[in-house]
Amino acid sequence: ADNIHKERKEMMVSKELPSVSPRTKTNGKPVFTDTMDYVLQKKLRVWCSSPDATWKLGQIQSVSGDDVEILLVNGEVLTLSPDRLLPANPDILDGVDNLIHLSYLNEPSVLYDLQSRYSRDLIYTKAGPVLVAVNPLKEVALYGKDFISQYRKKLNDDPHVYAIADLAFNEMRRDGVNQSIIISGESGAGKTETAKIAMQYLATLGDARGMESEVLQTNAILEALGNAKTSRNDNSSRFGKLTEIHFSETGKLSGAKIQTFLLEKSRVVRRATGERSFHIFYQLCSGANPLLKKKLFLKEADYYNYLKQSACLRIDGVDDAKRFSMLVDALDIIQISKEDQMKLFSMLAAVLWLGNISFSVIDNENHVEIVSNEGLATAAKLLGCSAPQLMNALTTRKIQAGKDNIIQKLTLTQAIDARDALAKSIYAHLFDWVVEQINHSLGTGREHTWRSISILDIYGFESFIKNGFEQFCINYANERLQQHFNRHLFKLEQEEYLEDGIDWANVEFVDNADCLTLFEKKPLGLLSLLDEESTFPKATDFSFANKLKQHLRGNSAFRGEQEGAFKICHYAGEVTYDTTGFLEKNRDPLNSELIQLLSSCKSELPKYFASVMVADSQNKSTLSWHSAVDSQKQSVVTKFKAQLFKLMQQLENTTPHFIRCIQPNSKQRPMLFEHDLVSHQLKCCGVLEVVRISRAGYPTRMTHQQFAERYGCLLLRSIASQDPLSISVAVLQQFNIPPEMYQVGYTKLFLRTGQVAALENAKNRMLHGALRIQKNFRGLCT
Ligand code: AD9
Ligand code: MG
Repeated sequence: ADNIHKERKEMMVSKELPSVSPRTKTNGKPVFTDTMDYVLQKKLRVWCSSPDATWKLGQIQSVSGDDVEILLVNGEVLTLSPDRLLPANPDILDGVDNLIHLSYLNEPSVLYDLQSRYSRDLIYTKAGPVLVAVNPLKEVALYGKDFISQYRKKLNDDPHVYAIADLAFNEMRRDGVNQSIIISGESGAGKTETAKIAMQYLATLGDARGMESEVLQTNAILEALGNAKTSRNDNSSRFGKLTEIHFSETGKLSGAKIQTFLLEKSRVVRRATGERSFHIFYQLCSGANPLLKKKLFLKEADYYNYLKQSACLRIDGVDDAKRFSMLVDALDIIQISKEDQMKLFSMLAAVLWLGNISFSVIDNENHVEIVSNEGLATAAKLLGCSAPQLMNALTTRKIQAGKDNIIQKLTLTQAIDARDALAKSIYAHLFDWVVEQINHSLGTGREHTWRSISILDIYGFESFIKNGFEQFCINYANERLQQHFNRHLFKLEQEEYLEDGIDWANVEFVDNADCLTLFEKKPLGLLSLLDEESTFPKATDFSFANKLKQHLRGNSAFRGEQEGAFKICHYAGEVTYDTTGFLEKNRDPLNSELIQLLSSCKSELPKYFASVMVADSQNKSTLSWHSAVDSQKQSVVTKFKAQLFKLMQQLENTTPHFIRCIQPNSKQRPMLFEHDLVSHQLKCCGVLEVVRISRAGYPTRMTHQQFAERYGCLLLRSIASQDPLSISVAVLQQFNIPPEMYQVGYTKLFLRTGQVAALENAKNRMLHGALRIQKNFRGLCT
């Protein structure tokens, strides 16, 4: 009934107002001139642009020449020229749940629609096939078992993450094709929460006794280890994550698999003031019971240099001790043994104690020895090595000179780097190990796996005052993802029309191909140049910046800046990167002393980490086309790029469903809707273009065969030719479907929104009629 209501609404509006032309001009601007004339003539509602870049709603009072007098909602009267005005939608369309229903598609209309819904806690809105989710930043009553069952039974058709998950599930079962739910948006926009909501739906739907909570508990564990407080988000994901949820042929949950991408491990040792390291450290320090504390020699968080250095130990409203007990519960549910949990906690404590090792300079060549015995002794105990072993690994380096090994003392900077590298490396390997344990536990479902739905939650686009190597990688990943979005929603759509020979004026969209080329081009792209510079021992972050300027000057997406910086024009805005630390972070050197140390440890995990590191560097030698450097491992960006390509390949083999998360304000406060910020995000992720394309386009397409089979039975007269195309055309004519509502392609019929619903209605009416006649007939006979 709601659909009919919607269609009626659409029809009413299109009678009342001239419909917006689906055609757009090559300059990307829709042809609105006729429409504006009409609006002026009829003195309709308009949006007035003001100097502060906001929009005000008003009603035209009079028009004389180029002066339009407008009465604003607040009673104020403005006189403006028509080029400062945009048509506003009639109030019957206030707060529509799909932006394609707007008669006038322009920035203020879309903002107003989203805002008016947001103010009523309707945080979800469709933009054609894409779900837009505006972060409520507070609890909203939209989730839980009752809602899940409403969406499952199709009793609720308000846009929702549940509806997207339901669609993915149904399409998986219907087509036998793997699905993906791709969630994107800026940092703090709500991706991780949205991913959890989708998982909750899918897990509940396919519940196979107990598996449900196991799948959901993975989030608690990975967030503890991989999330941290940043200036943008108190629970910011510092890694990317693809969660594959497996189903059996009968639609039962059969397991799950998690893939993670590039953890921001530098956070363990350094970060901006006011931010925290990974949650798990603070949780462990405040939540461990006395026995565990004793075993790990644990102190309060503020005792550890790695934690106290950024002057932020707590998050408002978060009880770390309570979170720790939730973490332990989650580990229990995932069936990670108490023994393995102990291994995890002791590695975390070892990392913290490593940070308390300090050095003092012993000669005028800046060579060092270790001063803090407590840090050294405790870290060694937890790792399972001797204090002198650890001390040697952190303060000396063996160098081969001919047949002899010479022991060289490290300088202060080298020693600090070695200590931090060890801490980061242990943490990153620990993270991977935990993911492995989770996958092991979830991989063996009780049901046989048939197909899967993958949920992608990757770190959002980041632009801070100071941006480094981490932002460079994160934003590169977002460019790749944006390309995937564009390909599916714009390119593939338009290609399909063209291939089938139908008349179609291209909708322009912001293509980010230039920016991706800037990153990926060989040999003169950002990644290649970074790798090249990273192999020169004498190179510095400054020489890297200069090299970029020298080679990339002509690229439109690149600008050289002063003082070792450069700027990239991303699809989501310009970001200036400071090259400090780029080379070192990209090389991520594996000091062989440290590998040796780990492999000689008595504890199991350090030994295991060492074996992974060795395998990693050997793997490189087989892959490398530069056999000369095969003692070195792959650079961080090369590895990351390969991971991203693999991810894209995986996604290409699925039917995608997109969710765009929007951050309503920069203060992490509920009920506050900042137009500039929202508008910028809508532009970045191409929401308006998606709506334009969906509305201008033909969302329903069926092959002639499918159409004829489905609706041929409705024909009242028999027709001469029985080929599917003739049958289809006869059906369209019989139901008086106006010619502008469909196009006939070489192989398919393309129909505008609402047309199939009309045909389905007619079909239902006819079938019901037929049933009635049959019943009456039977009645007569008996
Ligand atoms: V980042 O790129 O990982 O830094 P996300 O993942 O986009 O970022 P996140 O999901 O962590 O953002 O959301 C940020 C905060 O917004 C959460 O901690 C919640 O407090 C809040 N949020 C997001 N979505 C919802 C929701 N549907 N309901 C209630 C929400 N609160
Ligand atoms: Mg997140």
